[in-house]
Amino acid sequence: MPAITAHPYDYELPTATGLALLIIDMQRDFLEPGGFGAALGNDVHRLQAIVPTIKKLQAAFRALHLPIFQTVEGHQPDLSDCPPSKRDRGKGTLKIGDCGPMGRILVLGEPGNRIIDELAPLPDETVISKPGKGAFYQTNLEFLLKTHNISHLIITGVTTEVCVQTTMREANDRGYECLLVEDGTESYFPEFKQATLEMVCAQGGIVGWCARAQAVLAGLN
Ligand code: C5J
Repeated sequence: MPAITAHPYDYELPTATGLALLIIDMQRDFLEPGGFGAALGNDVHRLQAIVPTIKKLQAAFRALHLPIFQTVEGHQPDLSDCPPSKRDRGKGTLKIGDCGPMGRILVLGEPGNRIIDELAPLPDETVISKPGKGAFYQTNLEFLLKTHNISHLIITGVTTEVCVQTTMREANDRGYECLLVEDGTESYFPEFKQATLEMVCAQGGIVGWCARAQAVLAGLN
């Protein structure tokens, strides 16, 4: 059985199909100056460093004709799917729904809500809009994964301890075997990223596996 060298132990790949790449929220709102991430006072440059790594994984999955699912975090223009418990948080200059340099913050269809150009999906690739932190909450992701017979997820994106970790936990609860790519995920806070990497694969892989992109690429070939 082909496998990826990973922590806490090798990640066995499913035969033929069953594997998908999940790219979480690599959107301008989080990665570019003027977006939600910056409005909350974060240095967005840290997140830009993982773009080439995700691009390599994206190219490998495309070459192998394996499915790629991307998510964007965003809300309806009337914010009916954004509860006060989300909108009222943060002490930044801009809140969700306010007008910023890239349009309304974290609102679907606005320029800032677009996936960054470097990782733009192909027309036949799936992009899932999600109103929450977890990619399964109020989305059809589970239905799509079942339709494609996916059992294993290689997970990348931002931010490690928020949407990425939440999604990985949701996926694991639903029976998916998840591997988080260490250099394909990033946080505005390096210590939170490190803690997340450690906690997801602690206790024998309580949520799943972690590996570097190079190991993933080697395992795929
Ligand atoms: C946040 C995310 N941090 N994609 N979203 O609000 O992690």
